[in-house]
Amino acid sequence: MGTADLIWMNGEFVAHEDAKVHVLTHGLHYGTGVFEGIRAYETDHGTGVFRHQEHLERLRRSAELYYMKLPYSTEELRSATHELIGRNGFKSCYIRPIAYRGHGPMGLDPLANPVEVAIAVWEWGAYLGEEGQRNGIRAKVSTWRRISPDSLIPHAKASGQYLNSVLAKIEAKHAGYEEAILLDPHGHVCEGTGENVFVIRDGAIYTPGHSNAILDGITRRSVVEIARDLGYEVVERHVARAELALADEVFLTGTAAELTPVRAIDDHEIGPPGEITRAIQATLDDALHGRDERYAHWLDLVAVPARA
Ligand code: PPE
Repeated sequence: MGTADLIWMNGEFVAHEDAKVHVLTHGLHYGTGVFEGIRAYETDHGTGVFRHQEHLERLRRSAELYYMKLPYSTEELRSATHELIGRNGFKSCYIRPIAYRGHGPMGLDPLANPVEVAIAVWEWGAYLGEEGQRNGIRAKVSTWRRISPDSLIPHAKASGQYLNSVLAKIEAKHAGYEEAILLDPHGHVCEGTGENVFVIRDGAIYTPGHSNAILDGITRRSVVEIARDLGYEVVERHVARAELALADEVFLTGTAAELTPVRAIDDHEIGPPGEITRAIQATLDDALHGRDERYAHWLDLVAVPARA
């Protein structure tokens, strides 16, 4: 992980080691924060932030769902991110904006606590390993169920909600798998700990829809569009656990994971990445790196020149 020199915090660029919060920060005690994961890629036209606006809009919506009002406009966050990338001299990086309830009254009523905002960037390689991205990972269906919309907000990207993913991830790693896939209480497939999931059978592509407990992944949206452009049928519907094992191909999508194939589920061999997975992965990779004109509008080019 390549560390940046500077982090943007509440409107200022501060040294990495000075980007600190008080131990009584509300978000630390109660998980009252919302965040985003965004990637910027090196392209022939400079550094491009992938679907930047949509990520920042999702951040704002996540905040609203938890009654937090962001003290910065989307445009302010966007230009702060551009400057941060430029001043850190990164050509490509992962971007982590976070908004959280800061130091103020303790207790569960957060409304008097300030909403603080920070943006960090760092260099982050293949999330589930390069080998995994090329040849597929082994995943396990978690014994932990995905957080339910009865209790939390699967569509929000909120800090506290990730305790669910943390438990599933630890369980999967202890059992010798790279990733967990979570079901809802009815046994419907939802998603990975930090990725959406797709299954392919007899040439058609299936993925859980918005009435399942999923995050509305921006990579998911991109992959649905790419797959349809490539002529594949994509159906959003309930996916049963058994369909994972019976699938011809399975893959995960996310900003960090990009497109990562799954080669085995619960020790059922799916096999090396198949033809459809490879085709979508290659087109997504071109889109991310600005090599496909059709998707050029997905990249928000950083105007600030990178430091020499
Ligand atoms: N589901 C979950 C639960 C999730 O956290 C992510 C992103 C996705 C789906 C895919 O969404 P999108 O990135 O918009 O395609 N997970 C982020 C956090 C990863 C982390 O370890 O932190 C990410 O990929 O940036």
